[in-house]
Amino acid sequence: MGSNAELAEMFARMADVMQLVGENAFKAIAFQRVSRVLEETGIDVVAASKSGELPPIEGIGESSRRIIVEYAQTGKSRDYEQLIASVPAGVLEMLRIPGLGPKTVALLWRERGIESVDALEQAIGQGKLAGLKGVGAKKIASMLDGIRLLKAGMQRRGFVVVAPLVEEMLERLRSDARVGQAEAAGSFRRRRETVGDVDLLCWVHSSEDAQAVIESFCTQNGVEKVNASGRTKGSILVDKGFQIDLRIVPKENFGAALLYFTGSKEHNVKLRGLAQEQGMTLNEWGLYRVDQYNKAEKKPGEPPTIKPVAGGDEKSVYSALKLGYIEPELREDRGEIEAGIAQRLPRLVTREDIRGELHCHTTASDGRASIEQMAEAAKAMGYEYIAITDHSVSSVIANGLAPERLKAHIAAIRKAQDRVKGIHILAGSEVDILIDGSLDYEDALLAELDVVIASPHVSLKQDTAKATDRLLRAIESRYVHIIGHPTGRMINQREGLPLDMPKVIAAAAQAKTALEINAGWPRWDLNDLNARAAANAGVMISINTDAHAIESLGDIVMGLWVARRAWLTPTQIVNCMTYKQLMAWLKVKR
Ligand code: DGT
Ligand code: CA
Ligand code: CA
Ligand code: ZN
Repeated sequence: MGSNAELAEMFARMADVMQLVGENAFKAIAFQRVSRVLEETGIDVVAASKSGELPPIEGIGESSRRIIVEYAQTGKSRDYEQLIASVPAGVLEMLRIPGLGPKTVALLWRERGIESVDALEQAIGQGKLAGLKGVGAKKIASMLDGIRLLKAGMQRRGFVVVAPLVEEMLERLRSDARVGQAEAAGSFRRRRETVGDVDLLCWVHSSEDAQAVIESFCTQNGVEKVNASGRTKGSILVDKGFQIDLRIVPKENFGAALLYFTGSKEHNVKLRGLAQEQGMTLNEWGLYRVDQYNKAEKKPGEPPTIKPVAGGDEKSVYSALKLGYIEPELREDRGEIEAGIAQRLPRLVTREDIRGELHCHTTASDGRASIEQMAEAAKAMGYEYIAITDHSVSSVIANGLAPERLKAHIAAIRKAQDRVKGIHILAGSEVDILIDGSLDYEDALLAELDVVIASPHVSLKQDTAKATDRLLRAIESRYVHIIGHPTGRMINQREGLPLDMPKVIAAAAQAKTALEINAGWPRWDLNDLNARAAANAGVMISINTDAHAIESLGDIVMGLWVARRAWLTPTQIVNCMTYKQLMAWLKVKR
């Protein structure tokens, strides 16, 4: 029952509620710390609690331990339930508005009697927040942004938010002996950053088993509601109203069905048009010759009784249409079918093309591993190089390095290189782009670094003109190689800088400054469309994990999804260069 992540969430929520009701501030802070510790510890506290072997963990006191053990054993915590029950549900919901803290929620609740997100939206609309202490026009505007994000997020969930759920369901299906193959289709398979619902697909060895597989799907743990449960289709709600559909199709039709349900709808429509031009018809069952299809017997919910031209696997469908295989990430009707017809599909970047990491943090700032540990981990991934890029002085909460510390850090990186063989360790920095576009270190210091990433971290609510000028200044610095997470957006949480992207891209192309695809969730910044526009304009893209721990170096796969959705090929990516090429590229601007 449960996981570290669930427990962490529970403690964070308890801390919020305590602050909200103005109870025991120390305990609220303690619970916040417990939440962080739970997120970060390598110990599976639930499993350990169950077997009665939960070791003492720094930062987790006796009362928190009791809550953890109770939760691990019963799936519940009475403390939690009591606390939650002391506040109206709508007020708790208000805590989920991005950017709105417990103090403000308490104020709105106490002073204005606002008890739900909708009520807050109305109150703002009617000007009822006027005169509330500490709640000025700016704060109100940011509340509205937050409400909009919350509402959008409730409809479309972040990819990484639903991924564990989807993986778990796929694993469950795959370990079912009756199931031959199970895959996720839809926007999830296309790696969109948010998904509206999840579409699963499988085939079963014996058609008699289909209904039972659907039944088992609809009765698994965590199902809140069954929308449909038929012979070949099940549809359920899980995790507070999130929809998952499962369809079962015959093995012979699996490829065509996977293609159909992967979408996008726009891709499918164009593909069907292409089929028609070639005297064929394409549907979820297969690709058929029109003359045969028209004569065939068709029953709803069943494949037509003729042999398809193709349909068992996706590749055969594409190739029968004289197209190369179109990767799921490309299927958005953004020119991929035209490129397929012209035999000009991009050779999309893969994990094997990535030769190094150019953005990561160590214990010198806010990372959790040493220089050596990060380098060893990168080496174990088969990388040729890693750049250590800790935060600069203005990032106070991230323990950014003052100039003297940076100098010592550079020396420490050189020393680490003496000890770690088989990978090149570059000395770098993630320099803050300050509000006016100036950089956080003097040029002379930047010149001592092998790699400079410049990133905006704070003041992300500038207007377009200011924000764009700010980035342009950093782009034009001859010491800056890469702009890190250019917009600063967080998916479903904050919009980031409202940049004039064409202008930013043109400047980056001109100055030969690379732009980053930050692979870390919820950044994915640049997004797919902007990264594609940049690469088309000749801007080099760097896919960086921004890892703050060894495990996060693996986030590179997420960056690759974004890059593939951006049509990127290895030649457009900085960290697909060999070490030698990279060193030459780093010198181009200086
Ligand atoms: P989502 O769920 O909003 O994130 O996006 P999708 O792409 O997963 O859309 P969804 O779940 O409505 O449908 C899954 C796929 O099924 C979709 O990508 C293509 C296919 N599909 C659904 N409805 C239609 C339709 O009316 N026409 C065509 N051609 N395909 C459809
Ligand atoms: Ca979907
Ligand atoms: Ca769907
Ligand atoms: Zn960073």
